[in-house]
Amino acid sequence: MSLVGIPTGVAVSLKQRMPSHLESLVQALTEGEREQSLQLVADLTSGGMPAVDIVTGGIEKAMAALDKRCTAEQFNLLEIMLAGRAVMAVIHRLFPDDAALPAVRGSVVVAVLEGDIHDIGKAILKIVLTGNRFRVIDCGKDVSVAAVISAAAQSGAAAVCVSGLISSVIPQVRALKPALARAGLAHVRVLAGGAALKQCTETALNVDHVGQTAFDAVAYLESMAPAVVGYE
Ligand code: B12
Repeated sequence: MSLVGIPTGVAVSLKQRMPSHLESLVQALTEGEREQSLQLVADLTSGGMPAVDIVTGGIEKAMAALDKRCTAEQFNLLEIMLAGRAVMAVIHRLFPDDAALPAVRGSVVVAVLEGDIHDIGKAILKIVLTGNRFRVIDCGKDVSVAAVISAAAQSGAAAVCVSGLISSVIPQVRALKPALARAGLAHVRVLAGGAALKQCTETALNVDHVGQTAFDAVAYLESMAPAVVGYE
C-alpha cells in the first residue's frame, strides 16, 4: 500500500509510521488541505487505527492549534474556514452519521436568532464543537426563540450556543433563559458569542457565558460539572 509521501516497499511497518502520520494529519488539517487530510485518514484507518484515536490524536490537536491562531493579531478568516472545511470532511468520512461520534460529551444546540442572517461564526462554532466531540444540533439562522427551546427539549441538550452579529437580536438573547425555565429546562446553560454579543456582559445578555471565540465555548462546556457535560 502506498502512504502519502512515503514510497512503497519501505521496510518499516505502517504501525511504526502511525505517530508521524497523525502529526502530518494535524498539519494538513490546520493548513486546510482537505484532500491530503482525507488521504492520511484513509491510510490511518486501513492501518488499523481506531477512529476515536484519529479524533483525539489528530482532529483535537488541530483544533487546539487553530485556537492559538484565533487571536485578534493572527485571525485569518479564509485560513480558519479552509481548516474547518478539512476538519468537517474528515469527520464526515470517519462518522458518516453524526450520531455515531465516539464518546460524545453531550449535545449542544447552536443557533442564530430571528432577524440575523450572519452564519459564518456559527459554522465555525459547529466545527469546533463537533471536532471536540460534542453532538451539535444546528437550528440554522434567522430562527425563533421557540424553535431553539424546542430543539433543546427534543435533544436533551446541555447547552444552547447563540451566535449574534447584529445588535437587534439582544432582546431575544435575553429572553432565552426565561423561556428555557418556562419549558422546564432551567438546567440548560446559555452561551453567547459573535461580534454583536461578545462585547456585552453575561448580566446584560442574561446568559451563563459570553465567549470571544468558538474555542471559549468548548472551554466553558468542559469546565461544567461532569453531571452536566459528561460522556454519554
Ligand atoms: C460577512 C458579513 C455579512 C455577510 C454575512 C454572510 C454570512 N453568511 O454570514 C452579509 C453580506 C450577508 C451581511 C449582511 C448584513 N450585515 Co453584515 N457583516 C459581515 C461582517 C463583515 C463579517 C461577519 C463575519 O462573518 N465574521 C467572521 C466570523 C467568523 O466571526 P464571528 O461571527 O464573530 O464568529 C467568531 C467568534 O465571534 C465566535 N463565535 C461566533 N458565534 C459564537 C457563539 C458562541 C456561543 C461563542 C462562545 C463564540 C461564537 O466564533 C467565531 C470564531 O471564533 C461583519 C463585520 C464584523 N466586524 O463582524 C458585518 C456586520 C456584522 N454586518 C452588519 C450589518 C448591519 C449587516 C446588514 C444589516 C447590512 C445591510 N444593511 O443589509 C446585513 C443583513 C443583516 C441581517 N438581517 O442579518 C453590521 C452589524 C452592526 C450591528 N452591530 O448591528 C456589521 C458589524 C458591519 C458593520 N460594522 O456595520 N453581513
